[in-house]
Amino acid sequence: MTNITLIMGDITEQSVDAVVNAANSSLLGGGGVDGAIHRKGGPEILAECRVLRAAQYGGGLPAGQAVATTAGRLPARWVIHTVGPVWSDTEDRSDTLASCYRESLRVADELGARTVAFPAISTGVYRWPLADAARIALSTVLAAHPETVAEGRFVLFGQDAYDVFADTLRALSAP
Ligand code: AR6
Repeated sequence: MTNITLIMGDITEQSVDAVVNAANSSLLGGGGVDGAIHRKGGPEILAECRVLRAAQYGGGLPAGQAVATTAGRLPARWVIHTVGPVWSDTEDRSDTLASCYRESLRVADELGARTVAFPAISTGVYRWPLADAARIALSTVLAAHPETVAEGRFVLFGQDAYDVFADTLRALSAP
């Protein structure tokens, strides 16, 4: 099992092997985490994303999948881009959200990453309720058995998100 740590902060400031990006299917940037990663990481990341779009992801990266690029100027080696599902009141998309974490860990393992920083995928622009997103995120990473990844670090943006993740982790870890 991966060791899970929670911190409050900005994901672009994490010194880790891989930073997970809450991207969109275009892979060409956006707001939130995605905007911050491209702004701080610089144009090298977008250049690799464009190559991916021109090659195997001509139709875009489907929700629930993950793909890696350089981390450019971020204090990390790779950015792993994944596309969360947009929250729906009428359709249960939990499996797709869980898949984002599973696939990101699989890619991290392939790269040989030891430390991986995750944002709370889908809880911003994509409107997924935080407590439910925390349950899916933490239970998925707790259940994973990656070979090289030793730390999954959730980087929460603000006290509210941190508290929800901390309460959820406590509840999931209780005997
Ligand atoms: N560090 C850590 N967490 C952050 C940061 C940061 N620098 N900035 C925001 N958050 P979002 P999504 C939190 O919207 O919901 C983009 O336009 C934020 O408070 O980044 O998956 C993409 O291009 C929230 O809790 O991702 C897509 O179009 C969480 O990160 C779309 O948004 C995720 O918010 C993806 O939406």
